[in-house]
Amino acid sequence: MTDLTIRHNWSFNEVNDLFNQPLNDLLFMAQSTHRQNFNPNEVQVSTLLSIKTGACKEDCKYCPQSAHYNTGLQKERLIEVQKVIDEAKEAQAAGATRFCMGAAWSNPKDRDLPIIHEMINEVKNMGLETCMTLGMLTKDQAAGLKDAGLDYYNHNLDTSPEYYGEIITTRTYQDRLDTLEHVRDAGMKVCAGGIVGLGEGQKDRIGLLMQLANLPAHPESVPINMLVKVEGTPLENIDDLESFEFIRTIAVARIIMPKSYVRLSAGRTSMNEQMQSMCFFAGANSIFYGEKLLTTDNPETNTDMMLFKKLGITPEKRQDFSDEAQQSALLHAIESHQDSKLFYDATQPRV
Ligand code: SAM
Ligand code: DTB
Ligand code: SF4
Repeated sequence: MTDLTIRHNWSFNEVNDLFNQPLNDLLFMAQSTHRQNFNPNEVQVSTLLSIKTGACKEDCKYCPQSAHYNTGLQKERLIEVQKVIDEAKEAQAAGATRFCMGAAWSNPKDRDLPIIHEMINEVKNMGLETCMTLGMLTKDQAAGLKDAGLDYYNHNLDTSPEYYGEIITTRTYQDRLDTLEHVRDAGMKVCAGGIVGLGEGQKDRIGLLMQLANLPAHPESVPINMLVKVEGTPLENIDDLESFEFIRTIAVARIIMPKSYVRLSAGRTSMNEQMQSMCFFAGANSIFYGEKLLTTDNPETNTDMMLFKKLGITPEKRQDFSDEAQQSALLHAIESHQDSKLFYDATQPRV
């Protein structure tokens, strides 16, 4: 029986042993842990929107939005609140239950916060969960976001402390840990994960997972991003990460953070259905849903709905769900794919 104790004292050797056991043993352990904590056939769906795009002063080597690299990206200032409302409505109609707003900032300026608070308020009033990712936060800024009604704050550790300096030089690992502390202390739910495929070693993937699990509280949401290689960034030609290494990363995250939502995050457009389904089997139970991430492509919503159908997965309802209209929109989005010619019926030959 898998040990379900929530632990914050994982050692490198313990996580290394989990990571490197035979794949079938690892997947069995991860799936068993998953079933003890979640409905294995439900996946939480969040939609992302970039509310301020490009011209970021940080030098994150993976990022198309850094001003340090020329990626040909169309920059955009902080968008209007009405645009956020329109996009959130569309996401809700398509079945999303959480709306995540991301800004290409190192940290938000206090003068931008009234508009940010208004965005949170409007999206929350629609019955969607709210999430933001705006860079580093002070204690007061975190408290202000919480007061405005923000449910989740996303801030990633990205990689291990040892590899971090190869990827970002303009802010430290400790800066990131401090922001996570401010978010947690303000009483918001923490969304913190990282990216793999940055040219790091397996020891760095283990180091990242150890850091996340050994935080004072496990993040409620753990996004695992596969690097999206963008032309113009220093990592555009980096070697692909081996698929099984990615699946193992998800499985270990599931085992050592048994009650956290593990998000199969960026990078799904380069994964086939079988790869994604192995990630769900390994314990991933959240995705970004909608045709765009922040600036790069994500699978089409139809494609995702069809994949869910084939796998017998349903989008998770909000736990505190109270809005019948939202629920029926979600069911409608799934049902409409049942009539589609492309809908896979296991009793019929594939078309
Ligand atoms: N600027 C804020 C920050 O960095 O904290 C928020 C937005 S930033 C784009 C959010 C996260 O997206 C990063 O921490 C990184 O993990 C992920 N990300 C950025 N570019 C990516 C890429 N090319 N592939 C995969 N993940 C990426
Ligand atoms: C996270 O961990 N991944 C999302 C979200 N948090 C903000 C962002 C992925 C960005 C991928 C590159 C882009 O679209 O610009
Ligand atoms: Fe800026 Fe965030 Fe991109 Fe880093 S990841 S360059 S902080 S937008």
